[in-house]
Amino acid sequence: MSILITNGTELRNAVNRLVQNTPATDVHTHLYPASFSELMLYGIDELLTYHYLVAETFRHSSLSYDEFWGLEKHHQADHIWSTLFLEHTPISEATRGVLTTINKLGLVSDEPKLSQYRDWYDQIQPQELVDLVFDLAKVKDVVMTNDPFDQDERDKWNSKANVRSSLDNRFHSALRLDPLLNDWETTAKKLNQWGYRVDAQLGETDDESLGEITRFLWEWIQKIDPLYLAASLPSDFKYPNSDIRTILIQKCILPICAKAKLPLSIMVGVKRGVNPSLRLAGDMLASADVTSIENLCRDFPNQKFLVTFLSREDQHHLSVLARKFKNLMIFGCWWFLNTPSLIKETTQMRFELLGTSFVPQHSDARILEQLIYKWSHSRAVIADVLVDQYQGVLDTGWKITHDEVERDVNDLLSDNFWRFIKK
Ligand code: RAT
Ligand code: ZN
Repeated sequence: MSILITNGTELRNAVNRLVQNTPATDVHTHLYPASFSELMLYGIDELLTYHYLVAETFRHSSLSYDEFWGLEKHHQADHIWSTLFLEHTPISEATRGVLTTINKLGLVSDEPKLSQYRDWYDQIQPQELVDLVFDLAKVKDVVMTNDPFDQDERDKWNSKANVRSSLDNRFHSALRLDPLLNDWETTAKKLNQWGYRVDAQLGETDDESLGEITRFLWEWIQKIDPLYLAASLPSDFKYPNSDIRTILIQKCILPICAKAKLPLSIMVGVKRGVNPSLRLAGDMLASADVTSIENLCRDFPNQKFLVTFLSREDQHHLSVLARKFKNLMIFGCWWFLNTPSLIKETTQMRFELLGTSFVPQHSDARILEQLIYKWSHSRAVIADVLVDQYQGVLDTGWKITHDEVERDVNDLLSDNFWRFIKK
């Protein structure tokens, strides 16, 4: 028989223990397994030169963009370390993340020294680090972001070492389609070079080009066996619209998703490169059109959509939309929303509107060890919010058992996702 939770202290202890320890599936990352060699990013220099920290460094630094980008990576890391950690206090989410990571890896010392961290990393093999990090972060598996239009990525998938069936099975693939949907002109040229006969002036009756794009997508689905197809879309994304993106969605992407029985993941609200000098750190956000997702969910009731928005302003609209369409699964507090205060507000609102029927968080980790801090920080907030929700239930006289909390936490941290994407 399952044990009842009888008071607030027991509730807090049970929720904290379960949220901290339940293995999570991370539904969106930019990580790669060790067999992808240099694409797998790890180490203190990568952690420090994470683009979130680059943006923060320039707020203080007197270096020009060119001076900074002209430095070797370890000198960039030195500069970021002195600027954000020594000359200022590392209280931002991204800087605190580095500290949590160092701490949980057991590298804390009275006098923090980059050389000490670098020495530690010199002693550890990539595969060993993957095991250690998954263990510390309590992450059981992650979904990668696999771009079939990126030459480095293509080379990896085309090498024998990375046949899907022999990959580290904790790393699932996702076929990312940003270049197709957001930069058709360049992508059309590439497709032609690779032997797919497509016309840059794509029209909706151009069956040959549409067939060739579909052939390309199908071949990549066969090659990498993705859990879903995915795209991040700009804040001015509209569906339907009289643009090439709408043609591609209607004629290629949704039909191929249906054929392969795969969900489409849509991440909306980016303004890429508002400050190009910042490179990867130069992207911005803006409020976007949730009604476009409403249109897709209604027009394609048999298609599953995994959706997140970047702007805080769109979160309420999106949560209410998820009440209307069971083929919509909302996930994560994406990128600039991945800070404790915004995770708290967003997650609480989602519990209030959707119960436990959503995926509260993904890490978006680019550097392996970020799994440690991103999950530890998020779990702390999710646990706090969950305690408040359960307390509200207990206050009515309704009983809650440990098993029920365990079921809910498993749903939130992994099972909702797996159930949703099931073919
Ligand atoms: O969070 C990030 O690192 C961003 O740069 C993006 O990668 C974003 O998450 C995306 O998937 O486009
Ligand atoms: Zn991402």
